[in-house]
Amino acid sequence: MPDLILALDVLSREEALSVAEAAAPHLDAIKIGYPLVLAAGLDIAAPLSEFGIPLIADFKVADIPNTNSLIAQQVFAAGFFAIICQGFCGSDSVAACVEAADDAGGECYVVAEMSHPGALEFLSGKNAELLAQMAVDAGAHGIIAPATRPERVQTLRAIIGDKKILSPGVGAQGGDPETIAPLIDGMIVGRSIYTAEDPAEAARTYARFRR
Ligand code: NUP
Repeated sequence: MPDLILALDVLSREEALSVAEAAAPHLDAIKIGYPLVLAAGLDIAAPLSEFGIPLIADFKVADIPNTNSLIAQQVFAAGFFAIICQGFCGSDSVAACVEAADDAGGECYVVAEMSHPGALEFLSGKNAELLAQMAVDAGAHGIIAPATRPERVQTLRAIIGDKKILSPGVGAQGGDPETIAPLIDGMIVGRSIYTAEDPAEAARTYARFRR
């Protein structure tokens, strides 16, 4: 059963710290990405680190290897534990993120298949399976796979073995936590926690699916 990962896509430092503090007792990691970093700066990582929960940088890094290295090095220097990159730029671009993660003693996750409907246009099916295999070959710690499509998570699991699957799409995007929990290693939940009237109670509800 999976870890609970809060997707903290709020737009101010104050809200980020308040939601994180409320939910922290029920969380295994906090994932932040462009919404919060563009609003509050990369150094939001410092006060968030004080909750003692690992931080995941969801920048879906997708560039040439040198640029990916520069981005990933900054992410790890800012105190993040893990980075999420795209796989479609190729194995050398992924390897740059994996190397930065390894150098920092951190982790790198590769997006294999996205959770939204539009993912079915390019980022699913055979392409997702190739991306998952490439993530394994590049030494990534795991993949991102959709809680909205449990059958696809099972297919991707067969490819990646005991590498980790972090899975967004529960709650606001329609994914069912009970169905997906046994198939994954990390359940990523955003709006269903941070827009709840009581984020602590919402986090507690999802934490019931933890190991
Ligand atoms: O395929 C993906 N789907 C997805 O929703 C890959 C992601 N990284 N995400 C992220 O997970 C998305 O950007 C957001 O931060 C989180 C899901 O949030 P919510 O739908 O639970 O609010």
